[in-house]
Amino acid sequence: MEVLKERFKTKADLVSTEIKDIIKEHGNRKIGEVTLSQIYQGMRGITGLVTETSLLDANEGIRFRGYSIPELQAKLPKAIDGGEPLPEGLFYLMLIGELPEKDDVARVTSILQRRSHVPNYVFDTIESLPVSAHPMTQFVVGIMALQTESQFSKKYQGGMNKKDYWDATFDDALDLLARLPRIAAYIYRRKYKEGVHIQPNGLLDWAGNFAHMMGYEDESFWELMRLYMTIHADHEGGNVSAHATHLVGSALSDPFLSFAAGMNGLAGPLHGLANQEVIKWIFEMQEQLSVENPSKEQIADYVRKTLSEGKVVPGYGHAVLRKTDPRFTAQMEFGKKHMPDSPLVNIVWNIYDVVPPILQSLGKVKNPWPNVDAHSGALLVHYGMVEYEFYTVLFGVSRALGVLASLCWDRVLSLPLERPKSVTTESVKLWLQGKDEIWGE
Ligand code: CMX
Repeated sequence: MEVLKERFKTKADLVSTEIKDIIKEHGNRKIGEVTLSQIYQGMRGITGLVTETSLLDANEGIRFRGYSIPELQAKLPKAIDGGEPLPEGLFYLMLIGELPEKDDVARVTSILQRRSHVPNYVFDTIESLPVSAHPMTQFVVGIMALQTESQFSKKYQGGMNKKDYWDATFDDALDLLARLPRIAAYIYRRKYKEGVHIQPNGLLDWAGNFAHMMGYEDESFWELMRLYMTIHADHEGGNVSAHATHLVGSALSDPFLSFAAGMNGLAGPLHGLANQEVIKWIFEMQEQLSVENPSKEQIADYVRKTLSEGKVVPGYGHAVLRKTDPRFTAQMEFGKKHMPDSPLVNIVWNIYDVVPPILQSLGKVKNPWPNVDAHSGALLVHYGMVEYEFYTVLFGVSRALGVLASLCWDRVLSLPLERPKSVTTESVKLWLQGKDEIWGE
């Protein structure tokens, strides 16, 4: 058995025993209560899931296995001294629960390189779509074409023992992770670079190779990709892409089917698609105002106009966070280090000064601060990646690290089919009148 897989199983056996003991001793303890408004309002604040890979604090932001983003930047192995962490290291951390050594990260990189071959029919399937298809549509179609490779699916059809689900899930997760950059880069080159494709470089790390296959050879862009792939990877279990992947996986749909479901969720403008919406919104502002560098007053007017048209300000607000997203801050730091004079990056910083008080003044927005999507596009544009419709695919490739590590945990812990109870408004009314016996106190 591969060292990585063996370590995962050893760790998982320990955790599995701990969970059994916790449930046996404390299974009846109440973790909170659910109000009627929560049922009607997107289940905000209801604790109902276990996700081992990361935990989100409303004020501090995300921690991956206990480590904040600055801690990851300090402690994870890097491609260059003083540079950004290698995302393979974060994958190891999320999967095994311990910080990796340089060798551990090199092992993950090598596994991903070995498994990265994408069969030609996947590209043919993508080619059957019009070039105009949104990159996220092409991405999901590519993932679905690759599903024919699923070990889990084949083994299940052959009559797999429950005890082996985790093993086939693990293999599928790594295969998928290894191949996503190639599929994503293929879509980028197909749509924006006249179909002139670039072969992988087997000597590069996962994110560096991804950048190379998209056609970016600048070492500082590779560093951006390493940071980007690290900070977008996971945001605990309740966000749409993670939850959709977990939910679909709970039906024993294989990792390809499950991840494709997650990516369909990421493609929504209130979730991952917000990263394209931010840059689109800024470009439209420049166009409508006919100015390259709008003043803060002009930005404020444009924000008010956006709100008056019944639209959201993309990149601002969050369902859980109540402070500036540390993923935004990490990108701001990257901008200060690598491109402090970029006009677009400076617009993003001016927007950061202008938007929060305006959103606060509405009195209803729970979090007026920027999220991860407010900054990412401006950094990409600096390196020439102006094709903003592609941005959510980058988010998706990164998100695979977290949700696939989680899926491995779901199967190794034998988490069951997810099936919460729903109600109708008619039944709510009956319950309020004390007439419904089926649910309630
Ligand atoms: N601009 C304008 N209005 C906003 C807003 C924003 N950025 N953020 C929240 N609001 C509004 C909501 O639309 C809601 O209005 P209504 O009561 O009229 O429906 C009200 O404020 C209360 O919403 P909330 O409780 O603060 O926020 P939610 O948990 O319902 O929604 C989110 C969270 C992210 C969908 C929302 O803040 C939003 O739409 N933001 C803009 C889109 C965005 O950046 N999404 C990316 C999130 C990060 C990611 O997943 O990638």
